[in-house]
Amino acid sequence: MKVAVYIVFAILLASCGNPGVASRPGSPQDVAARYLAENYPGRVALDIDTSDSELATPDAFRVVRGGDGEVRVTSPSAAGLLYGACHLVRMHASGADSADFDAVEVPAYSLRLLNHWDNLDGTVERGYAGRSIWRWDALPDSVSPDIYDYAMRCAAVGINGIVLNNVNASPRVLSAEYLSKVRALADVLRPYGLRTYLSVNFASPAALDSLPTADPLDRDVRRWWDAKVDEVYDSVPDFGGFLVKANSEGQPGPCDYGRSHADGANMLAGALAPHGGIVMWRAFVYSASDADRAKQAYQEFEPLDGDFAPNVILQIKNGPVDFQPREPYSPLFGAMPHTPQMAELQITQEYLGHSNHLAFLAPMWNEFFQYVEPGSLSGIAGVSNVGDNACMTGHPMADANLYAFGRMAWNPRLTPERIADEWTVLHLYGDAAAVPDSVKEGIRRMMLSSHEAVVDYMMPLGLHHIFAFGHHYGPEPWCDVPGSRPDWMPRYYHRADRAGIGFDRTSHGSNAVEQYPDSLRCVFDDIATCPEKFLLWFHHAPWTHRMSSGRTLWDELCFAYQRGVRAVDGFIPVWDAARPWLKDGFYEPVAAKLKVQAKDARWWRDACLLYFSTFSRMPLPEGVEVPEHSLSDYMRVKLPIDNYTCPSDSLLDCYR
Ligand code: BDP
Repeated sequence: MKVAVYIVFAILLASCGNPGVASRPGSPQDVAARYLAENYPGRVALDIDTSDSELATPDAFRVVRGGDGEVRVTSPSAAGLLYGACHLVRMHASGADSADFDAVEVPAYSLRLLNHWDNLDGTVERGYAGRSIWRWDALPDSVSPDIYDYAMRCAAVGINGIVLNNVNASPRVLSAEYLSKVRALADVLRPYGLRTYLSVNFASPAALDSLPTADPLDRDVRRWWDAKVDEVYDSVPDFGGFLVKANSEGQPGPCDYGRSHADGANMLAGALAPHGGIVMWRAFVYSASDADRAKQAYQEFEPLDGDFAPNVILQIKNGPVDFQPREPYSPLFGAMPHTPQMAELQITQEYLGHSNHLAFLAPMWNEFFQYVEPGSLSGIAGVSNVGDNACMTGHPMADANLYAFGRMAWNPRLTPERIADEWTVLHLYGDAAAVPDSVKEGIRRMMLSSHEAVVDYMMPLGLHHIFAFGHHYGPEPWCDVPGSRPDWMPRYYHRADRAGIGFDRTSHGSNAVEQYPDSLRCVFDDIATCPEKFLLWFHHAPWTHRMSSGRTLWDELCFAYQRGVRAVDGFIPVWDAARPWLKDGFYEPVAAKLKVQAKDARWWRDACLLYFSTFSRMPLPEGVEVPEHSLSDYMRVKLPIDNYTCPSDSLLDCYR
């Protein structure tokens, strides 16, 4: 059956206005029609077509331009029509020739999800853009209008599901009170093609209903979950499933009862299966054992390959430690041929300067996909960077990361260049066609080099996790919190001493390299072939180690830090030159944040180099600026809060 909706821009615009909540559209096809009416000046037919064999998945679409100027979008599903409409608007806005509008697009994944780490009290774990956009307190009676805008932004980049709450999940999210709020949100998100998912706390049966145990093999516990899942589907008939953080960082899980991760996941999978729901079981586990933290997820999960129910997907962070500015890929990817896997990327910048630093993350994710074959994954999840700030992502340029995530979840082979160009044309420039090429090129280069700049001034050459304790904002390679777990301390990771620096994960050290396929294991294991960007991840290298540049490791480290500082200094004139061409609301906040970033970059460089020089006992090479303050000054710096923006020009005045 074909349903056609003809849109005449002028007529619909007149009747469209800005609909209030009551008149919001009811299906993705209605949303598509309205979006086109508001953003595309031509006639478009939206047709459901289930007979097109090239449109292999429900979200796929075809766009064809007819001889009479009318464009026809077809898809097997209403959501696909919405994605097709968004494609059309994107092409039109980017000034593409209408001959290029024609397309057949099939998304790489059917699961393209955002993970909100939103707590029920309105705070957002590792969120730097304000409080939770869901405004839990007001639900279910009142839904914030921001949520409609947000849902449209997600749909426009192809995202198709949202996990509403923090992986450190409160059991209360499954209470009747919260399920009514979840239902209200699901009703709002549905017309935008967004399915609703929840993070659940494994101990919920005990916490919510006082069962004596949450043992996954206990009959009453299983019954509890079966009934609870039925209740969830009564509220949200198209509910997607559960995301679970179990036996990780103090969260309860099946191992508390002597059961395996597979036992726990399969119990939930059994409850969800009759409804078509899935379990996304996170592989982010590590304990304070002697084993190298980078090895633990693999050690725990690889032996379970084949033990999981078919509707369980293992959700694995991109790297083996924890969203560091740069990590090699997690060797669990590809190591479990009988277990569906999905990648978890972090859009919020927990370890990349929060919402103060400009870091365009598409190049980082692109690097991940150089190692992990996109086709080996069943889905992709991104930890959201969204909150209720006026600028939804905290940093106006961080919107580009939300955009990039969605576009890469649709097509992981899109280049960072292409994504940067799309985003700037759609969201940054007022009139893109009028922007001089030199400005466009400057902004493009700034965005594309920004992630590498952050790596350079924070943790170059494979250094990792040398952040300040807790909030992860500034440098604290010396940090030593008495009584704290060693694997939460920077020294565990950098291992600087008189001989050198870096974590020996070679066959002579922790042997984490053995978890990689042979071809890579050999490359990483040998200091002569290990890519220098991963050098100190895999090797404890002597300070005098000769780098490919001919410099010693110490000099190279100093130059990398200096390069990072210079790169950020260079962003400032690029941004100033773009000022006349930017949309309202961009210039001032980003200019102010670039100043903070430039200051923070110096802070990182000076603090780290002063500290590491106490081990290397080598001087700063010529060309590297002399630190402004002493090491003991930097060691006294304590940030009072998360996401701190320094109001003064003097680092020590405001950071102490
Ligand atoms: C770490 C965060 C922590 C999260 C944890 C996770 O610091 O807040 O709860 O990851 O992913 O990166 O579970």
